[in-house]
Amino acid sequence: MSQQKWWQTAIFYQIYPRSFADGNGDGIGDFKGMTEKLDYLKGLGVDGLWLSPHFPSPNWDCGYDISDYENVAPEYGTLEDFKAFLHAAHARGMRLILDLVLNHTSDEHAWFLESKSSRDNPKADWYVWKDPLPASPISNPRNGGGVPKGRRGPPNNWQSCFDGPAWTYVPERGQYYYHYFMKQQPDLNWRNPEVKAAMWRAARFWLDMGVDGFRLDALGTIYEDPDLTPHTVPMTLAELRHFSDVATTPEEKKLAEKYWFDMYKNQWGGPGLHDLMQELRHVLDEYPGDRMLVGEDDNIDYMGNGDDELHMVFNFPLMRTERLTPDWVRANQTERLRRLDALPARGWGCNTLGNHDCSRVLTRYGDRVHDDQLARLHLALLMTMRGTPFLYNGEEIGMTDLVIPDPVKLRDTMATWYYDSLINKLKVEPALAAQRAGAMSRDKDRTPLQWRDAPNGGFCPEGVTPWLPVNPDYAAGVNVEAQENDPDSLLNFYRRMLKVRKDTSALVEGEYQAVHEKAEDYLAFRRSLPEQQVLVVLNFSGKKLVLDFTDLRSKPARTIYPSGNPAELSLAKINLEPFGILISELL
Ligand code: TEU
Ligand code: CA
Repeated sequence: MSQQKWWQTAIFYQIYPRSFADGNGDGIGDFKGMTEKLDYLKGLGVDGLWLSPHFPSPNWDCGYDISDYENVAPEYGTLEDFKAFLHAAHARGMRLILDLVLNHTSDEHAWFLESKSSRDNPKADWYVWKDPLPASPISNPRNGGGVPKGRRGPPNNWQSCFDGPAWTYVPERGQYYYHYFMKQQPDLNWRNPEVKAAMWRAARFWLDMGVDGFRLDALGTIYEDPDLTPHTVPMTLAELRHFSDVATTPEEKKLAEKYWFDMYKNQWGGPGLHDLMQELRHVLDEYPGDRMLVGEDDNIDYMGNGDDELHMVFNFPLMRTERLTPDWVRANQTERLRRLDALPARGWGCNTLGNHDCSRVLTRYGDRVHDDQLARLHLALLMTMRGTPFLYNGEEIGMTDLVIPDPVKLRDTMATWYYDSLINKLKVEPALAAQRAGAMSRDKDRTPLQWRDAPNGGFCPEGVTPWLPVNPDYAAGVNVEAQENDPDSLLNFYRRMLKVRKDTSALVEGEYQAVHEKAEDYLAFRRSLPEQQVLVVLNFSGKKLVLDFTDLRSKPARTIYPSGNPAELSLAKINLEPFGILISELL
């Protein structure tokens, strides 16, 4: 295992700073809280931390709208608090990567304030500015004719993926700026070398301090189609969301999916990203200690030759299903690993089942009957797959989505925008609109970590209002303290399973080979190194299974998990409980 890099052997854990631990009792997570919980994380067995944005921000997109890349949001602490956290993490053998948001800044960032002030200021070309349509918009198909005669309209019909048109007009310049996300998140003009220099400076600010790398936010959106080709979908964003929500037949659902793709396909993946990623890679490679880049994208192309762009991209396709099944996982692995292996320097995988943008893994893949067993099965899958695993804070105690029914309490502005559109534009009943907005809101998977069976789940003191409501199921055992004291808890299962991965080199760096590929009830695969061969069998069914693996080996095997009975295991008769897990070493 010695020649592997730290990020190849690490198990990562995403901290969502606002919701993780509140150290000063104001209802908002902070660095003091995070630092106090490092021993908890160490005990869990994670050794890589990814911190969602901790920078100053007006919080239109919960920190993904950054107004200063070289500082710490005051509600999270000071730069000194950040350094203390970083050093305390390093002292425990943990690495820390930060979120690097390249595509856009906040509209309150000094760069944007200057850029929007006139057409000829020094930063005039730092963002994507375009003139209004010169021709009469009625006769110009580009904006769908949606602008009254005589008024000049936006450059085209592109939509923001969060809040309506992607173009916002600024009277000082008589021009529109482009934003893929909210209008408070103007896109930077990455074709301008000054923008690159400024952002690499910000990256160096943190690398100099000793951070171990970055998770690159929304990199696919950095370059859009330079020709501004309009989309062809006969709907606005709000209408399309609504259309998707009410789609019931397979045809409607398919059409909705096609519309989503067509609406945005010209707004991402534009030319230039490979060069940019190589440039950023050079910046990181100037530093000692194998600094790392992981892209929030599933496109393996952004790994370049496997050693000259991103170190990893996420295997998001694994998550794009309503149910994880053996067939689904096998097909995913065949495709992903083939692509990774085809890179000249061979690519390293990266798997996850959840993050702050999607429904929590237990809610998404549970069936409300076997949730606890499924949570364990899915973690076992993640810990035995080829590729670095990323966990999302709270999944280790089985936190679930908390849908917030009151739109006033929503903090995710893409959901409040949708709520307003449903009521005002689409004339949907307020009660139904509230339900839809609550369901699509990312708030549901961002609620505060539940530490104890105490008011506010022990996240903040009694009487303090946490920034998002705490899931009341903290009182029903979904909290860290209760689970620490219960050897059979999900939390203790996580600890055991993380340790199994750490202690078994074939699980970290071995080759993957599917076996019994026709099996519908179970997933079986081998992870092999010259010196170690491991067989993993995961029962995805509610049935007891008795399986024969003598086609692989006639000799007995040694059980790694469950370890209750470490005696020799006969491959002729493997008993698996419903949703049972077997990890064994072939001898
Ligand atoms: O997400 C990028 C992204 O693709 C989102 O549109 C994602 O699909 C959406 O959140 C799903 O509902 C990143 C961050 O992870 C996200 O939190 C930010 O809001 C976004 O970039 C803008 O910075
Ligand atoms: Ca706080």
